[in-house]
Amino acid sequence: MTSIAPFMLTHAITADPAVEFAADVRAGLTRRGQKELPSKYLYDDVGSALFEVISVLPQYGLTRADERLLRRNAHEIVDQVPGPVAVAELGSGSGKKTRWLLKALCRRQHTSYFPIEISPTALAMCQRELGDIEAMSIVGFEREYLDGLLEVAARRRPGYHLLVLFLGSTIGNFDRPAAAEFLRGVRAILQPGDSLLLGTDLEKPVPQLLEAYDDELGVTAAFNLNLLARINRELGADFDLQQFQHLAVFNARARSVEMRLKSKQDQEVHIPGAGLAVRFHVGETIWTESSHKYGREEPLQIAKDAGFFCKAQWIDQEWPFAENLFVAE
Ligand code: AVJ
Repeated sequence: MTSIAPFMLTHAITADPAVEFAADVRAGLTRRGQKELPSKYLYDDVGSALFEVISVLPQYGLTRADERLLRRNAHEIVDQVPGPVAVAELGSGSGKKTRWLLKALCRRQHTSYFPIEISPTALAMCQRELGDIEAMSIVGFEREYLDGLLEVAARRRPGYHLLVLFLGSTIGNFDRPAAAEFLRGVRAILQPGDSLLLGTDLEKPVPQLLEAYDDELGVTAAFNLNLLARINRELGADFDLQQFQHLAVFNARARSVEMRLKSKQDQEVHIPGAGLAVRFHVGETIWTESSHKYGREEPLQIAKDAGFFCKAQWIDQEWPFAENLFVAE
């Protein structure tokens, strides 16, 4: 057997993603009051590639902080996780930043790694990026997070714990109540003694946050506008991208940075694939994403509320960001 599998074994989804996309676009753009589009749709192939560029922008330190913490502390983190374990990663992306943890773990034990991703492209990248690690097998799940985690848990081998990775502050895309509910959902699938490594971006000065989400090169603007371009591509819509402007807004009450798309004029857009015509007033916005920022101590309470305890925390000094190790009680 060679160490690089020619194909990754993938469990594909059953529901039709195109139908769901159309339904979510319809629901979000016909809402009374604030129009919205779910942020998960930012990550088609174009959006994922643009996010990779964002993650190397000087103004956006989040991904580098996450990677630094995982690289510098991989052995320490793994030492805090009682084994043997199988690893499930929620939203693996390219898998690049997970390499250090997996390598540290594979020195201790043969490791099964289960990336859970709605993007088949990301799953394929993950295989390319991590397929060379010795003593590791990869099985990707093309699923929503909790559906994928349920399947991984159903395959748990006797005597094995699960280590769930939820990195990159993706949790920040949920508002605080939804994040708490999501983590309770994770906890319900786990057993006492299982672990969750959760990445949280920490609060920092507002001007710094706004620059991170509205960079001068316009990469984040392109990332945001791509959502409209995607609706044009996949649902045959006629959004004129010139007529929408990217905005990054700090929401002090929610302690989040919001991305919005502002209509530059009164206009009507047709979206045949969603059976829809939508009017926008000049200045009206579509809310496309929130990135919540956390206090240093906040993960302790977050853990407790969801049925975990926070066993350890690693914080990056250069760009305040925390990796929090939760253990299921
Ligand atoms: C990948 C969800 C962590 O919220 O900071 C980057 C996505 N949005 N720039 C974030 C994002 C705008 C990012 N996450």
